[in-house]
Amino acid sequence: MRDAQPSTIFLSDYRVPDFLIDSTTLRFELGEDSSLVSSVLALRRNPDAKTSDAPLQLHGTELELISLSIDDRLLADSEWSQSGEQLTIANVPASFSLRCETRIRPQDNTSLEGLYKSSGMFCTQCEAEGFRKITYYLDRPDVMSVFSVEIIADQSRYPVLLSNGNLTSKETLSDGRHKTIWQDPFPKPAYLFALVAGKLSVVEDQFVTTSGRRVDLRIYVEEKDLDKCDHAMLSLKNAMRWDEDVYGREYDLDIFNIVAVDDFNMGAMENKSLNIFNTSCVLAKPETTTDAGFQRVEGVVAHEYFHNWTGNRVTCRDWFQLSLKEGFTVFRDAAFSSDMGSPTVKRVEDVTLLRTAQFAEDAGPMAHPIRPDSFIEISNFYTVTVYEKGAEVVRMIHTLLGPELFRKGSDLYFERHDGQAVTCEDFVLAMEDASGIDLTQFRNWYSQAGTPQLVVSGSYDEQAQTYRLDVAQSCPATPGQAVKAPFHIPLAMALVGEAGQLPLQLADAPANTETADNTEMVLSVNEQTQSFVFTGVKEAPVPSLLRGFSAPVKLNFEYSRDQLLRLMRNDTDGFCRWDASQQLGLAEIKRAITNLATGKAVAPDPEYINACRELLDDTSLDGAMVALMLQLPSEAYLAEIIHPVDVHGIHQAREALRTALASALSGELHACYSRCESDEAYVPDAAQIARRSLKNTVLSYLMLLDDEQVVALAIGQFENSSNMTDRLAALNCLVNSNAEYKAKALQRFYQQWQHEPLVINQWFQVQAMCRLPGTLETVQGLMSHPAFEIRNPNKVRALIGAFCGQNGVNFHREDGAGYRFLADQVLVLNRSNPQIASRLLVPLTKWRKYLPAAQQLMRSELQRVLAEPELSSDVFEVVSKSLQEYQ
Ligand code: B3K
Ligand code: ZN
Repeated sequence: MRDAQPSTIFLSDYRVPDFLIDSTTLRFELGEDSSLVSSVLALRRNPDAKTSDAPLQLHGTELELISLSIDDRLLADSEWSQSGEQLTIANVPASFSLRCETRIRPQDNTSLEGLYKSSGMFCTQCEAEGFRKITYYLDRPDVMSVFSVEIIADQSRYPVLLSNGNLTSKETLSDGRHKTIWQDPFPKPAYLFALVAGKLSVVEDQFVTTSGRRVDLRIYVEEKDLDKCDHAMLSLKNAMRWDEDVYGREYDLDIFNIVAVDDFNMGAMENKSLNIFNTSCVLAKPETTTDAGFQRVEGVVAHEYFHNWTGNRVTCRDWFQLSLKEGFTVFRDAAFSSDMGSPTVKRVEDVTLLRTAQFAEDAGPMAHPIRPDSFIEISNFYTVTVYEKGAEVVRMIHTLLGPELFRKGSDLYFERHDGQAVTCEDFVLAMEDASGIDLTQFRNWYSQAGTPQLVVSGSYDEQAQTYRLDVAQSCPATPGQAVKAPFHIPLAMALVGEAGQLPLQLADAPANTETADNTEMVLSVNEQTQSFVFTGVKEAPVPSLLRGFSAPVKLNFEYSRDQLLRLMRNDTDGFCRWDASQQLGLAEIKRAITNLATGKAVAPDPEYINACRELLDDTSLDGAMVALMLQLPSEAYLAEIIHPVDVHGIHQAREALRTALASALSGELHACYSRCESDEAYVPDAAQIARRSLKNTVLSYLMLLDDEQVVALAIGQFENSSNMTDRLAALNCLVNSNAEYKAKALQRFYQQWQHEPLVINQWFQVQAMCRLPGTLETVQGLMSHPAFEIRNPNKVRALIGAFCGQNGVNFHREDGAGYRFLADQVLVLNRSNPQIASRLLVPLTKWRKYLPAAQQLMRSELQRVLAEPELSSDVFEVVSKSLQEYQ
């Protein structure tokens, strides 16, 4: 809890540390009531520091200090002082050994930061600033040290004792306890420290690196989960090989451990050689895990593994540089997942996340550049902007340089900075130096927040056979940044004619324009307004713009319906093809909104229905793409496009359109469903995932027909599927219908899976996301269900998070009860787990974009939260910034 008004930290205030820590020796005595931590730090003054007489200031919070000594001399109380999170020792030599003993209470640590207990085991989470909850330290990423860690604990309760690096000693003590010592030869910041002690079972495998090093791979889980580790292990080995092949990066130690824990604030953590994972991101088997779950495991295992180079070997100088490791690592894991599965589907999924959550963040009160220049609580900046937009920025560098020069750039970056704590600027500089390409203006992506908007128009001159694109860019004001300089935007494009793409010839080819082949080009948009003229254009083309979503921008081009239909049918770029389908869907929804508002029936354009029919009938198409193209733009995406947001109007129009499509295409939908049925053994590969995705998209359309036979189909799928993807999709359809069977389905599902917490989370989530009235009451009732635990972040996310973040119509109930519910839960969690509380609050912070009545209700709940006397800095930052006037 904060003791005073929390203060803002600025990037511009960065100073190198006054001291360095050459080695860190830790000793943990883990107990049932409390644990003792002893540390010996080899400290010396930093030769690069501005002053040579600064006092030693260490970070520490919620610690009971037992003793402090310097070079074996015990310090008197008068020799040190404490204020807030800082311990100050005024007089210290140039180089010395500091010994410190503290007592901590992991059992009472509900913040899940520092050392805590989860399901009977001890585990740690130190990023970003959790190490200071373990002992006094220079808890900042530019202080890197070699660690030696001794762990002592009861042998029967905690047979497995793990830390980073190599196990150098193991000993049974005479008092029923045992002890291990771990040494990590790689210097690392404290945020990468990890410790685990518990009763764990292990799955083992091996990997031989390209240079012949044998690495032992181990996944530690509870015994009951031993049968759910194969997919994570396979993903790990695939990721290790991929990083060698694509980036030339090998693993550097003889052991790589993964531990799964139930109570975890996020997905996983890349601690050096001891990754700690949320069970939801490591455990998977077909009976309990959906396709999306399998893909998440693959993606997160790879992400954490890739951090070994992008994050651990080369780390961040300070937390403002977070995107240096996170943006780059997300870019790497996306490319890996794309190589392992379906590239277009992966791209569409990533773009969807960006266009909903990230664009919303960019347009809201917490908008920040991928390299923020200030923060109150760094935990609030593990955002879609830093991660996903950060990855898009790296992706744009990849697009501008091309794959070979990008690889030269990453090689140079690793060569220059291995073992260092560096900045985003160091990354860009390596890319520039290796490629010779000037990224001066491109750097605006690091310093400016907000989503740039591109307004593009095209004109064809038949006589001159030229086609001209006029491009204007702008970027809305964001908190603290009223005016923006133009961005350097790579605009990938093609011109699509009747029979395919046309050759491209720029009239006045600027030097910085790259041609991938002669029918596709990346235009460098870097001025406020710009024109590009193509010559030798033999017919009036349809421009295919922002191919592959080449930049994280909003694009506006006034396409006609027929132009969009051409792109939807013929574009060779999967993203643009899908996007054309979404733009057509958007136009239909907008028309449906108007129709409903004026008392008219919702009748989709016959040409649009035909295009959907073609998608359903064409068996040569990728099923996953068909599924994505058939799904209308989500309500979350619509809330980014239509202002002010009338949640209920949008929902009704979208559902009415879906129902009209379902009745117009019921024959095709039935035929497609039957074609997608299969009894082959489950494999989470692209082909099977595509088929299930299409089948379940089709089923959700069919359910709108209010037809007993379709309900029977859903019941059959629910009862007979052997995989969780199909079973859960059927359950979801039933829960959102008026089928009598739904109560029974929910009950049977619970009974069957009550001993699988991750499956029960899905059960909570399906109910929390039910679109029908009365869902808030259901959610409130479920909070007293014996399987619900407010201390477990996965359960909070599955029930409260899903209801408030993904169930627009119910969260935005007109009586404001949804808002009140969220504020109540935030106030409860503010005390036990501030990180989860502030994350949960996000849907309320977007209050400015809704209708006036909703705005008022949302704002008053935010004011109620702000009035709470003991707000954590996490919640305080989000709630106070979201109430501030900024535009
Ligand atoms: N680096 C961690 C995130 C830590 C979040 C701390 N609040 C996981 C990841 O991005 O890989
Ligand atoms: Zn990461």
